[in-house]
Amino acid sequence: MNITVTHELAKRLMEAGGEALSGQYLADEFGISRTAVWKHIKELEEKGYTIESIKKRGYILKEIPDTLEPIAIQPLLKTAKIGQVMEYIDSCPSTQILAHKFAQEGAPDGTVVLTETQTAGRGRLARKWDSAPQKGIWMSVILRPDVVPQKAPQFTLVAAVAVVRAIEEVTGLKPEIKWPNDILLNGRKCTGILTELQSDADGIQALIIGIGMNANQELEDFSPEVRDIATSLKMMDGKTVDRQELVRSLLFYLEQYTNLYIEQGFKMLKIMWESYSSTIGRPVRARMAKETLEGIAEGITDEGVLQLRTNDGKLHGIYSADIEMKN
Ligand code: BT5
Repeated sequence: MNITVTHELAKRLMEAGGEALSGQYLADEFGISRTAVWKHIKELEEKGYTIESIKKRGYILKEIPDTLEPIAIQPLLKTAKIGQVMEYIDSCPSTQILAHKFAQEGAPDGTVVLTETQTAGRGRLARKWDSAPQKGIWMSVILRPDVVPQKAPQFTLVAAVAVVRAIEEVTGLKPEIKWPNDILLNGRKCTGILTELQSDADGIQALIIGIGMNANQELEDFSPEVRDIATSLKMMDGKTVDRQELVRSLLFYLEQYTNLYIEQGFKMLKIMWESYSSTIGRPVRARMAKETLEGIAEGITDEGVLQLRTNDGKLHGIYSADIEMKN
């Protein structure tokens, strides 16, 4: 079976938006027989697609399975670069590990790695990332921007803005960003971002942006360690979210905003980031490796560094920390 034709067929059916496409039309399009078209339709049905076949009218796509396979995402993807190459694996230790490997092997700028579940999903400082099967979006994006390594940390903030815009667009929910990499709904974490770097003497070889989004979990889908701090989009409004639409929206905004950052710098994005931030203007406690500081989070610099003013009036630049909100 020619997989490319099956993919193209899925694409046409998706693009038809519920309209019937006749077997003859599809046969002419692909230069194959109507029987061959029918065989590709069967192939899609075996993958879980529901396709109605109406006499004299043709095939109508009724339902797509809840999978993050490229065939279900790419046809309606509105990006020029990010996600044009997609690597999908049913289960893996971590998409970050895979993305690092693919990047070393020369994967192109914009390659996306997606999985249904991770057995060793990771956060910052080798913390664990809970990745329930088929309930979230566990994804790593390989970027190869032509920027100096000092500009890498802001990509986490840029990705955070893309995540918020995608959640808003697809669900209507209003998330907040907690510096630097947490996306919160009602004070609970629904998304985490992990940006890692491959660089050498010539500069950045690849940025690996890992995004873990809780989409359709119920409370019991989370491990006991995170049940008190985590939430999913579904837990917020009771609606099952279309993970494919969420990935498309996320990749679209990620492309828009990373391009904006690379071409015009951080200025515009900083304004957007601050408008979504739950941290700025608030009293916070910043836990770092060697010390903990308390004060008011006054803002972020153009480098993405958090500006924290302690009670003695001193302004501290915080590069990396865990932030707790104080009331
Ligand atoms: C992060 O780290 O928030 C970055 C998470 C990045 C995950 C993605 S998934 C795709 C890609 N592949 C990977 O292996 N990783 C990336 P950090 O700020 O260190 O937060 C980690 C902490 O968040 C943990 O110690 C838990 O307290 C909490 N946590 C773990 N899993 C969670 C989940 N599913 N939802 C909410 N909180 C969680």
